[in-house]
Amino acid sequence: MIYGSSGKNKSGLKNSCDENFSDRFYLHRALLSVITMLSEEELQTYRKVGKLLAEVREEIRPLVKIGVSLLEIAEKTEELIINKGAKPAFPCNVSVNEVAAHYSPPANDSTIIKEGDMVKVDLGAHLDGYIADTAFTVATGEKVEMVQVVERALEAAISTIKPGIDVGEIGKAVEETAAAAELKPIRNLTGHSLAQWELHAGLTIPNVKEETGQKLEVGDVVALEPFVTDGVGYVEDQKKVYIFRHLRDMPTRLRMSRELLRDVKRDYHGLPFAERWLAKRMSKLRLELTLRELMNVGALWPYHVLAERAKGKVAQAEHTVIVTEQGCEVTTLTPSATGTANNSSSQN
Ligand SMILES: [Co+2]
Repeated sequence: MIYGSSGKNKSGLKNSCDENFSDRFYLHRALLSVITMLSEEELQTYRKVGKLLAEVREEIRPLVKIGVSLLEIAEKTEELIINKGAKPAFPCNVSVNEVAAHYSPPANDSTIIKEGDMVKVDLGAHLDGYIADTAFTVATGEKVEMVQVVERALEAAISTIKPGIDVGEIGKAVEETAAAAELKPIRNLTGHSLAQWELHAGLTIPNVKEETGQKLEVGDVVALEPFVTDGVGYVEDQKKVYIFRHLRDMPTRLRMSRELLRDVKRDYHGLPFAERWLAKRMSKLRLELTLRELMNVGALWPYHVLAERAKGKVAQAEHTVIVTEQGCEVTTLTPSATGTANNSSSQN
């Protein structure tokens, strides 16, 4: 799950959710030891949720094929996460072809994967607010090499990780890997750091070379997510929104809106939720009106569907890593792969 473009921030490279960049975050950093900002218990929770999510990813992967509906993939993914004792950290995104991210099928979606589609599945789980975030791409036709390139870009990104590096180094690795294959990274989509109940905890990880002045520290938890395309390398907001999150309490005209806002705040703690998750509450029309009202008053943050500007195909890969003294530990590594590693963990 990415933080990219949004109407309010055209560059999309800056953190589009600054309200999350809380004092608490800095206090947290300052109070804990310089060796690690994670307690042993937090570390174990990140490992547990990462392992569980990697299992879900590998169980879902064979389902992503011609003839299967996007809705089935999203629902099955979320169901598996729940069956394993966690909760979705955000709605499962199933984004096809030039759609790069933020498409989570609504309740009545009948889209079926067809020959030639490039399908990105981005899934997240949390335990007690501690998040794992991972994604993969399946190409059902030609352009399979785009998937290999983005996986290589992710490996290259992982291999750069160590304390003290500027996060722009990660972007450089992604950009060079894409360029070597004559593809482009998507400039205005970024990875992000994670914290308890925060999908964007302050650090923004570019997919292109940049001098950011932001450095990694031991204990940082980071979702690395390169995107590559055969288009021009930019995504744009589409009108459609299927994913939201609670931003702030605001007075609303309708009682229905007040109740919905109260419930999503309580149920998702500021993490993203799907329109689909609320579909049983009211009619589709009414739900759309309610969500629109809450969005318009600034109570909900909309995650616009993001599509490549030139309608190029887009491939994505993502892992969650924890920065260690020597490198990093990938929490969402494929279960059969060996556990912790210091930058030798390039398995996908
Ligand atoms: Co993410």
